[in-house]
Amino acid sequence: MSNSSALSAPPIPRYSGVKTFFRRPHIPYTSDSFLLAEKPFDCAIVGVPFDIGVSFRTGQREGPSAVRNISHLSQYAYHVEHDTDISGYSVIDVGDIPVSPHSIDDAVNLCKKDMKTIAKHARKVFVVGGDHTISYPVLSALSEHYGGESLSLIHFDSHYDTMDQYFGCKVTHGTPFRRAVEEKAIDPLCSVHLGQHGPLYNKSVEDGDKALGFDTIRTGELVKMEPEAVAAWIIKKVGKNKKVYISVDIDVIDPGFAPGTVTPESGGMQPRELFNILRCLRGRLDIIGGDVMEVCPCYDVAETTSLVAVSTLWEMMTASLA
Ligand SMILES: [Mn+2]
Repeated sequence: MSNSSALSAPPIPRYSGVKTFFRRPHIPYTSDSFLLAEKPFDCAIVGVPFDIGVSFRTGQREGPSAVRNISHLSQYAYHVEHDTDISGYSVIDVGDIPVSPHSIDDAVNLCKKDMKTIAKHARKVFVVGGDHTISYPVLSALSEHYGGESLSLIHFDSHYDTMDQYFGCKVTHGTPFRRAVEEKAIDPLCSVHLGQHGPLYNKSVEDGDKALGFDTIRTGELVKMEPEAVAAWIIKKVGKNKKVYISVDIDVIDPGFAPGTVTPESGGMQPRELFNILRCLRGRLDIIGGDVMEVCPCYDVAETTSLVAVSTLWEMMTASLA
């Protein structure tokens, strides 16, 4: 077994052992084993336990540990639909970024700094939140890592998350992608929103988003389309020559499947609709990483939200490793 292999059942039962993402080795991103590794890891998964950027309920700081816990349910090695076995890839759990529970600015600054370190030593980077504020420093870090290139964003969410401010605060879970556009970390003309549904504060929220240049397929339209048609629309918009980051707010999924989140909106996608779209993207885009945000275990039921989250992570990761 290499030092980046998953624990396997048998011989080790899936309910036993210390919990890591997909039962992969925990190699802290601050350790010599990570920083001095001879070659980059294929995929680093990091938790960001942060929830002080929210506008309604809190509790996403428990998201990374809940996703680690449920990720022991399955072996997560062979992807049947892709006919791909990723057990030979060096996928590792690099731990959590120890962000401040009291200062959004401190948390965002630390997250950006540490994400740059992680990106130096891993080909793909996946983030488990945490509230959606965190996508902003992650995108900022990855853009800088790639020499200031503006990334393409594929964003699944109930909401646009491109407001300018909330209660006068510019960095919240409702503003990450406006901040990323302002920094040119993402190119809105090569970025898309998918799965938005539910009411808004007012029409200017949507108008402001459109003015930035994003294109959107809201849930009502999306569920009438074949997954391949959605994927083709995404690929046409983001372009095959761009570096692509996928951000999934778990509230894009209907609360019937994913109740454990802080701003649920009834009438969302089903998990399989999301998974089928992600599968269609495999091998067709340069996916450099992604995130799954807003899992809030204290509102979850039978770990269904965490299960959707880890399945989403699995689909994003396997789509990127093609
Ligand atoms: Mn969001």
